[in-house]
Amino acid sequence: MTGEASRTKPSTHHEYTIQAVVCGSICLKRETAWDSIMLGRESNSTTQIMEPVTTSTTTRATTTTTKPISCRHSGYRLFEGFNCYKTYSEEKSWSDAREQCKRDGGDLMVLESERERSEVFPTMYKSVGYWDPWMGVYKPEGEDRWVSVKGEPALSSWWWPGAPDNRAGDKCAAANKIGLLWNYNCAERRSFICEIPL
Ligand SMILES: [Ca+2]
Repeated sequence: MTGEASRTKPSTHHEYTIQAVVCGSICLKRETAWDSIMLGRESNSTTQIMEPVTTSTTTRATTTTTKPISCRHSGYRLFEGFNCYKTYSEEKSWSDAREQCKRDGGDLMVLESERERSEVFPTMYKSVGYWDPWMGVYKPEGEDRWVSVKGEPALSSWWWPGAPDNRAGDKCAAANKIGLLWNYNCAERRSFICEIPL
């Protein structure tokens, strides 16, 4: 504080009693709003009181625009933090199923993480047909290894215990209700789940 003064603000505005002169600003509460009264610097021993500046305490609407993200392809469901997915209950061979997913702009679903298996797959599995759905894991022709449709080696944690059992002719994988894979004949007709990257 600098200096001392005791004065009443002119009644043309609000009734405030100023007990001291403060360089800077002070705030007075009037009903629900805070008025900020700017006090001018003392000049020639005369304290100048500026007009009150009302500071609204009303909560302002946030201007943050949250653009809803949705899947561009019809019938696909977005899982936040993952991708877009669609379950086809219609049964097709593995290669026809994959072709359908590619036409949609994606590929057969690959369960790449425990979170995708536990948070996305159970919902998509609810609308599969009678047979467990084809997934994006297969054994490429002429190769002795299982890979995802992205070309990455299939991890042992993706399989049901004992799978793949490398039965002759079984070169495609379907997932059971807890999202673990088993090998099947690619010509079998099964429902399938497609995944489109965001
Ligand atoms: Ca995936």
